[in-house]
Amino acid sequence: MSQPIFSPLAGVEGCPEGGYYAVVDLGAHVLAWQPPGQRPVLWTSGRSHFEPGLAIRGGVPVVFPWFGTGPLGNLRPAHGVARTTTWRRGEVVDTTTSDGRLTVTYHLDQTMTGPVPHFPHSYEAALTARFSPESLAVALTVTNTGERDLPYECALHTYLAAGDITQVSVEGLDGRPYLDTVPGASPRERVQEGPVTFTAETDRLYAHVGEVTVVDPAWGRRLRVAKQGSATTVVWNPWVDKAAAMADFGDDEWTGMLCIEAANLRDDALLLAPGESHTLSQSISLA
Ligand code: TA6
Repeated sequence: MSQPIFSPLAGVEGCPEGGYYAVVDLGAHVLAWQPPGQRPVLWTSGRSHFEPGLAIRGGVPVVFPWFGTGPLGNLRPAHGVARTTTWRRGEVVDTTTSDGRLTVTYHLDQTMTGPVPHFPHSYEAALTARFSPESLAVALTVTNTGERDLPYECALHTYLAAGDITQVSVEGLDGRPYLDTVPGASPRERVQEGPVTFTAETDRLYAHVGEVTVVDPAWGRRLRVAKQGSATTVVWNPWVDKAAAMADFGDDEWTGMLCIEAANLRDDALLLAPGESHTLSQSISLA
């Protein structure tokens, strides 16, 4: 048996004929979805860490309980503690050898992350990854198990593989307002005109609840990215300079990836009453 790609981390992999699936316990982090006979759909950096406590660069990082450095810009680590904590693996249903399907569920609660400054709340989080030849579906359900309201941000920070980002376009955001968060962008608040194309560092928070299609002419493929329970779609490509500035990102890797993230953040952050739950989900398929 060859070493799984995520070694030495623990996780689960599925090997349907001609395909590959992988998820690791660190961060309940989906690493790979390669439908049988297709190119990989998720992207992971060749420079990524695969060590306990360190964020993985690629796949589907689970962003919780804050996005970036939080609404006030004062929270660390970036994108919260969920992705650098080892979750408890729950049910695994592996029928890859019969119908090509694999479902893995993970659990996290506040007792597993150690004390988190600025986030003194009790919660239960469940992450379910459903792999099949037709689609990858990832869902994050958070339940407030405390006695006070639970405020949080979340995202499924999905890294998609692309043939050539300079030829890629993203359909489905036309007319949607967005915040351009690239440093120095002016104005920051804009409205999307037509498909999103990439000619420089792109880091945008779209007010958007629907699906998008990623059109990839270099690889001759279209990816449908649908979501539920999300008010924000984040679109990101670091481009040349930011890629070079990240140690866990190859200098020339920016041409082969983009992030399409289902999120709830800033003005659309969530607030759960005691006992209340919310599910954020994203589904990717070949259109
Ligand atoms: O989702 C886009 C973003 O917030 C970018 O601004 C960039 O920082 C990216 O996430 C990666 O963040 P990370 O903490 O994984 O390096």
